[in-house]
Amino acid sequence: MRNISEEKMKELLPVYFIMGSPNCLKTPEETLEEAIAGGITLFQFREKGPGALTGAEKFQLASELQAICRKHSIPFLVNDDVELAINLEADGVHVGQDDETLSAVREKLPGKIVGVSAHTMEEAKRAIAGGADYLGIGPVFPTATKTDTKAVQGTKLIEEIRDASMSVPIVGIGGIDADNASSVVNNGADGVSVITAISHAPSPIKAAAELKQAIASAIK
Ligand code: TZP
Ligand code: MG
Repeated sequence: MRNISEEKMKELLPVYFIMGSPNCLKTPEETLEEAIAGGITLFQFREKGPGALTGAEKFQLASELQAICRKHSIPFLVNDDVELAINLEADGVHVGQDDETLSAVREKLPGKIVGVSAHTMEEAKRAIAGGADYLGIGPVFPTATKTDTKAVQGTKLIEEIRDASMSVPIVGIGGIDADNASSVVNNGADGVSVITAISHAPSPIKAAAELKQAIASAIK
């Protein structure tokens, strides 16, 4: 079963910021504070890539970022690491197709948000049947941030899901910025998830605000 209504989930997805320490130009804490000030609606801690923290250091950073999210009432999700999500009492997790199965995650995190990455209609249907609260679909555009991505797919799958009248909350991911975000939403997504567009921006606050504006105009 889902843990949050589709309507509420969709309200959280418009500007979904994802990051970990390897993605940030400023400190992760500053980057997150700025992103929140700019208007992000949801945050995912994704500590991956060259120089990623592990163990106690990873836990420490996660709990600092979670505290910032709590201060501003922004839900805090954890990428992949279900144990970390449990230990922190995070608001949820995001898992890929190669991570723990959805039913295992659901059992371990009752009452929490569970997002799932999907690349095909079959994966999308399986995730929905398993009670995913939202789907992450991409890469919509080319991205340098994740090196083991599937092929760039534009908004094809998002459109197919909407053409099939499936109402599941969807967020697009991969190479999205304020210039191309509206096309993702116009083609059926409820929001965009971004790493670089905010974390590498000279001003994360401005970048988040521009994304928010682009999405708001597209949703109308
Ligand atoms: N999954 C598919 S693309 C991607 C992930 C985690 C990376 C998105 O990063 P960016 O910098 O917003 O392109
Ligand atoms: Mg994963």
